Amino acid sequence: RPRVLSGIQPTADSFHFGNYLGALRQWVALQEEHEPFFFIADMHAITVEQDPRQLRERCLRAAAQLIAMGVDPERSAIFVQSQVPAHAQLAWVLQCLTGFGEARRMTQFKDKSSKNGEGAASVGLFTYPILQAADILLYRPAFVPVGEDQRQHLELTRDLAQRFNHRYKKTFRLPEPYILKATAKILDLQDPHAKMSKSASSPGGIIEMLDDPKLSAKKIRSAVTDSGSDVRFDEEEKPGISNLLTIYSALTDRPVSELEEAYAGRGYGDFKKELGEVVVEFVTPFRDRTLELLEDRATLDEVLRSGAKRAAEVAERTLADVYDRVGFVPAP
Ligand code: AQP
Repeated sequence: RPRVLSGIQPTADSFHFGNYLGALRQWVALQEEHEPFFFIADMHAITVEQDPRQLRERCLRAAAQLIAMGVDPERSAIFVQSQVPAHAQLAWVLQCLTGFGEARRMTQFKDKSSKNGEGAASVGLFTYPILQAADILLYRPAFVPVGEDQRQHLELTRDLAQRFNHRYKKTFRLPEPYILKATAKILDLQDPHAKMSKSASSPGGIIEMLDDPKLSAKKIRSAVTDSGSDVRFDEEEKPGISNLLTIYSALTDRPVSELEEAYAGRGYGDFKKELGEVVVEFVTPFRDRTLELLEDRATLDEVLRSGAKRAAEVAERTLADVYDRVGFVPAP
């Protein structure tokens, strides 16, 4: 079975709808016919300052949420990045293959460092995409399910893999991004030109999966839309309504065209109210299950322990090949 690999940062108490619809939902679907490795990216998280206790707690919350949304720990290795040291070890080798100018072109660093100025950003934030390349290449996956914002990083990953293969010997598989067009970029409910994001969105712009479901329904009802009344998918003229249609369609598996027909002539009020109900119905069991799992720390620890063991077996084999090819003296 081809492998899939993806990760998510434990930088909030809850995942949001962008994470879920852009990436995590595909994790669940892909585990059917692939060999999946899914990790909680705590090393990426510390590229900006984190409270240590909170970081540890959020890793467990992330694991609980992944299981609650349907990632099956029997089929998928769910693990914490820092527990598999090969990630950091391969990252160093890849850093030595990356041009400074090449790293500089990463737009996410530009976006994330623009607020406080580049000088205040950590070097880790700058080299983050290279660690991400290591995360991926260690597992030689065929696919990496992510949102659109990760496309550039995936391209860098492929470039580095190719460079290594060419300079030394074919070692890495070139991974394909797995990006579902319809949900590749879920937008901020209050600013439907920006992506829904845990660091940039205002509280009203982001739907957190573990929020009180009633609050989420309210956020949908207050979402910014245009001054018209037609429920129609048009990303240029109606970005807010189009974003809500995308969310509605993804949660119910009903095509956008069917929703447009169902709401023809009924106005935005009805549409938002009913989408709010869909959201409540979707998040309520997810939230209950997550909270239940969080009561059972021993099971979560065991899932992460066995996930890290499975991941390390694969990762260490790749790293051994890399060290050999680079010319490192074998460890005693
Ligand atoms: N708005 C989004 N639409 C579609 N996909 C999204 N993803 C994130 N936001 C959207 C996808 O979620 C996965 C995990 O993301 P991450 O934890 O690595 O962090 P991120 O991409 O940095 O998420 P945020 O919310 O945007 O955090 P900040 O604000 O800190 O940058 C990824 O596959 C991502 O594509």
